[in-house]
Amino acid sequence: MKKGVNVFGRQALMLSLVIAVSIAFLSCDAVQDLADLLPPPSEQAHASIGSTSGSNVTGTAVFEQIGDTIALTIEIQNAEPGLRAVHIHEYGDCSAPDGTSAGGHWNPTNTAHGKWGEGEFHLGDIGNIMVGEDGTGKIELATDLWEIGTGSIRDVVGKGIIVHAGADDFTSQPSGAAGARIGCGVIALAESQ
Ligand SMILES: [Cu+2]
Ligand SMILES: [Zn+2]
Repeated sequence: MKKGVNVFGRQALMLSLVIAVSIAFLSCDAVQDLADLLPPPSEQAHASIGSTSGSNVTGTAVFEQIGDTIALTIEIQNAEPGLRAVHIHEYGDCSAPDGTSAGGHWNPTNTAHGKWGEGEFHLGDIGNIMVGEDGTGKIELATDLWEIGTGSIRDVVGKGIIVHAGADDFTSQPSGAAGARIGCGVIALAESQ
């Protein structure tokens, strides 16, 4: 009788083990399925923004590819409170003290200057950053109009990021009457994750 109970106990233990192992495998499958749904490791590009035209502006721009979408985050510090225009300019060249070496707005599709997402706009027309009383500001944008590291006309790598002293009015041609260039950065390909 005692032996019978032991056998039953062993069977119950074995059954529990089988169930536990099955659940563990199911979980692994679930994790694998989730991984398949996520986009593959992707390209990133960064720009470190330094001050020009005697400003103290610093900042960063991070472009990250997520599937077919490029997500951009720009953060700046030490800027005057208010709206400050930020664009991608055609040259990744910040050698001039006033930032003019970055050229005009990046406009590979030959359109008019404007507001992102409304009618005609340059591929470099990111928009305005609202800088707070603490001198910091942030702008985010996600688009399938840009590429990272492809070498096509839509590739942001090798272009410049320019922060302006004034706001972009989104109508004045060719660059929104945004004033002096107070920050400049070169967009460079980053290590893939
Ligand atoms: Cu600009
Ligand atoms: Zn423009």
